[in-house]
Amino acid sequence: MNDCCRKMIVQDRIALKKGHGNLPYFELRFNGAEAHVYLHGAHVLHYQPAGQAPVLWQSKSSHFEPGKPIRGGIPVCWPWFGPHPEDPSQPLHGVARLVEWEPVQSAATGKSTSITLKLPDSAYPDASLQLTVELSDHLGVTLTTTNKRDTELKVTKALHSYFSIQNIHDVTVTGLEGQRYINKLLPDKSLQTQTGPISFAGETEHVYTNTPHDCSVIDKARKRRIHIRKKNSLSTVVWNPWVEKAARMPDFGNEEFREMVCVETANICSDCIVLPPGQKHAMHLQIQAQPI
Ligand code: TA6
Repeated sequence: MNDCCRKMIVQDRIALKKGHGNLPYFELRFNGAEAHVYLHGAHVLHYQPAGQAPVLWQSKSSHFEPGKPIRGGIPVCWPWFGPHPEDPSQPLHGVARLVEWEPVQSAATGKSTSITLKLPDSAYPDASLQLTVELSDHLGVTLTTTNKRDTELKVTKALHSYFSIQNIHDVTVTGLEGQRYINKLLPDKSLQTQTGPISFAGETEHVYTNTPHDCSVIDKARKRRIHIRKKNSLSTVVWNPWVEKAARMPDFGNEEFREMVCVETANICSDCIVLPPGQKHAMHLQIQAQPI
């Protein structure tokens, strides 16, 4: 364990442990709640409020190795979302989730337990990136980009959250009613309008743009509502791979689509962030689960 990691540890509140694939992670505790933050990709893989089932889903088939993304939790998609805008040889969803980040600071107070990590400068010299995870009666995640160039920097990004649900057939996503979205599965990429709550009966990939709205996952079978609040994010992606796409993904169990739904907090497509030289942009996500 290097000195940087050792300095983050706080007895009973922040521990450094070895997890899947023997990868190191920080275990955060606060009033019976727990979160796990892997140094690989600054990946929040686990969040469990006191007395509840885990809120984030993780695949039993996930890779846990350098250069590959972890399947589940909250992948950091940065500095591009989806395919690289110009170079098809670049990895899907950017470089941030593929490398080990460095711990910067931690805190354990009467209000929360938190840790901040930063992307190594070598991973993307044009910008610096930090992720802060704060555990209290909810989970807060803040992704902060700083433009290090002397020209403007265009960035698309997402906190690509995988939520654990009991049964995809008995789940809805509310809060996006009336919002405009692109249905990525249709050849026609024109904007549709969301009518009513989102339910799931097949592969679903909706990109809601120009929407600052919070939303919720209503898990009827588990009798739980997961509130997803955000700041400085104008895009939300709702995704479930369903049968065929799940079967094509080696790090995703064939039947696991039934127990997860992605609601991603993002700035993508027309909501791309254009940062002047030296400027910062902080995108904030807050996850809170409550019985219904
Ligand atoms: O957010 C939806 C999406 O862009 C899907 O198209 C699918 O590719 C998903 O992300 C997962 O991407 P990944 O690279 O993690 O397999």
